[in-house]
Amino acid sequence: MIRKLGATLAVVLIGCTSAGNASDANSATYVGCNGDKRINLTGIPVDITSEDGALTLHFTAADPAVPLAGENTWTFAVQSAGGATADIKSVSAAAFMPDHGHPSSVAPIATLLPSGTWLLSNLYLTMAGVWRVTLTLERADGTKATALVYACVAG
Ligand SMILES: [Cu+2]
Repeated sequence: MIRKLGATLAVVLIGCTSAGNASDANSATYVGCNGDKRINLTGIPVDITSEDGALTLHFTAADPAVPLAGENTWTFAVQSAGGATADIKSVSAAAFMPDHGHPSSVAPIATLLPSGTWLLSNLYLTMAGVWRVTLTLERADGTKATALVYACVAG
């Protein structure tokens, strides 16, 4: 446990001193986001396709605009093939750091806005590195689709 904590602190320190310089990745536990091929939340607006290929999540807003450590809020519309708004009755979300093997300590909340878009709030990306936000979308007919959003929180 102490050993793990030490490694975590090292990651944070390295992240602070080498931000923007991926070549300084001189620790096995360092996780840099620059150029990470998994990142698909590359800017706003951006489209992310569900794993089954049937839905497109059109991200229209993010606060802050570039993911930062702390609370983030994202807005997205869910479209089916052809661009029509998909009939989604619920969205659940979970945030996880795949390279560190831990979730966020807080559960994100997805809310359907009157405009028909979804607001993902309470999204706490608690440290620098790659985050995977799994969105599970339940259609009106009860079937589900999953979308994986990979975001980089700069250190
Ligand atoms: Cu972490």
